[in-house]
Amino acid sequence: MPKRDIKRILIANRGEIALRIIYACKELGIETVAIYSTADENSLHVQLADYAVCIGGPSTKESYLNIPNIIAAAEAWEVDAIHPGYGFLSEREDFARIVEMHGLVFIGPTPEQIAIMGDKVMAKKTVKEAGVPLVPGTEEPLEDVEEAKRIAAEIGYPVLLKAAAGGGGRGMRIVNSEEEMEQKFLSASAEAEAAFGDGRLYLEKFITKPKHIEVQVLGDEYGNITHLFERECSLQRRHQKVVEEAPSPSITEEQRRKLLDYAVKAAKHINYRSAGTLEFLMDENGNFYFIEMNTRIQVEHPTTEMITGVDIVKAQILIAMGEKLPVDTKNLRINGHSIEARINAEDPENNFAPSPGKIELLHKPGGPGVRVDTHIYQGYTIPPYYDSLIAKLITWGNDRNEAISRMKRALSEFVISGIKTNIGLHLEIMNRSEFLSGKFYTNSLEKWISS
Ligand code: MV4
Repeated sequence: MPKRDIKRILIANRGEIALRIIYACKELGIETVAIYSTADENSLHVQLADYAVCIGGPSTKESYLNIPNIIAAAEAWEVDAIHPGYGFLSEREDFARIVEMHGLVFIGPTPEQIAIMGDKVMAKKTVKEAGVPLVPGTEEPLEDVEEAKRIAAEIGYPVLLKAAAGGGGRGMRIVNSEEEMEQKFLSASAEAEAAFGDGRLYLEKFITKPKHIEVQVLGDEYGNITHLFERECSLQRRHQKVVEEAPSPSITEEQRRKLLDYAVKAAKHINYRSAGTLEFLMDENGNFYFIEMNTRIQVEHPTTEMITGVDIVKAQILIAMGEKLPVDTKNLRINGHSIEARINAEDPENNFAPSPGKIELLHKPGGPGVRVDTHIYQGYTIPPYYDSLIAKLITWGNDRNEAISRMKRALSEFVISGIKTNIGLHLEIMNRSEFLSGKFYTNSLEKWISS
């Protein structure tokens, strides 16, 4: 018997990740309770869960962010635990705390760990104590424009202003010279205040042409931590990742050892529990710098699952039951290569405008090494209220070339009609020489799109 038996889980999310969590629960023999908004009545997570509760109107504030209604549903349906998925309430310290106050298990890290990593300045301070390198910059929030100018002069322009409460690029500004500082400082701070209710900023040396490489970790409540290797996530548009892969095609075995060691040291330092991801930038000299930690399951977790064989969502649930790390760490190794293409309902020809609507025709690709994580089905109408991710196409190959070949043939086979998608853009990416050679950075995709 586990330390804490979990027989029924409420899934505080929607879309493909709600399905992903239902799959893990079914395989573990755990019952599921879906929550849904009035706009999601016809969603697959409502159909596939054992029970489903409508908790509010279409806007996220009324439904997927509505803590009182979610807790009421959890109590009425007598669940033992809540899985928050990604986005929505997944990184809200207050939500994790409220769940625990109601005697329920929050499937994730502790509220304290969410709070530390949610404050990017505190996160950096904490990780630094563990001996992990940071980008040169401030270690406290900036007091005012004058302090920002003084510190930027010390470390040298260009610098990047970031929001302490940040994430997703909001409240972020590149500052190329002292003349630009005042205006950028004020606009970044105002943007952060509006977005997060917290206008505090910090500053870092701007790394030009960085690679974004992140490390998946898992921790249990007994202080055991393991890494599950790294993912390369450099291809982004407007701070949304578009293609991810595991392992990174652009680091040596020696660099990998160093990177993974940094991540495990940082996670051990805070006794991290559950699944988490440490984000690093790699500069052109191959140096790694910690930038932030995500305290949730991530969209791109399947790539890691494909190369390690570890079911990360099941691991989260078993850890929440009080089990020791459910991973055979002795035999952990990288098996092959995996790539994920995020398929969005958007129009690349029209500045990537959202393209909700009815899926008239759907054919999903299959065959060896192909996984499709999606909640769409033929006849389903994508509502306009939520994010545009409609499917994740994940391929696996014995090596990167095979994963890419499978991605190309799977993209070519994928049929989604009635709405616009970015499938064509993915095919273009898979044929880019820079992608094939691994010579791409966080700014590459936007350059390719605009040219
Ligand atoms: C950086 C950086 C360069 N130098 N930090 C973007 C989102 C957030 N998680 C961290 N991000 C970055 N941090 C330093 N010190 C480059 C990015 C970055 C970026 C910056 C400006 C405009 C577009 C960008 C796209 C990806 C990453």
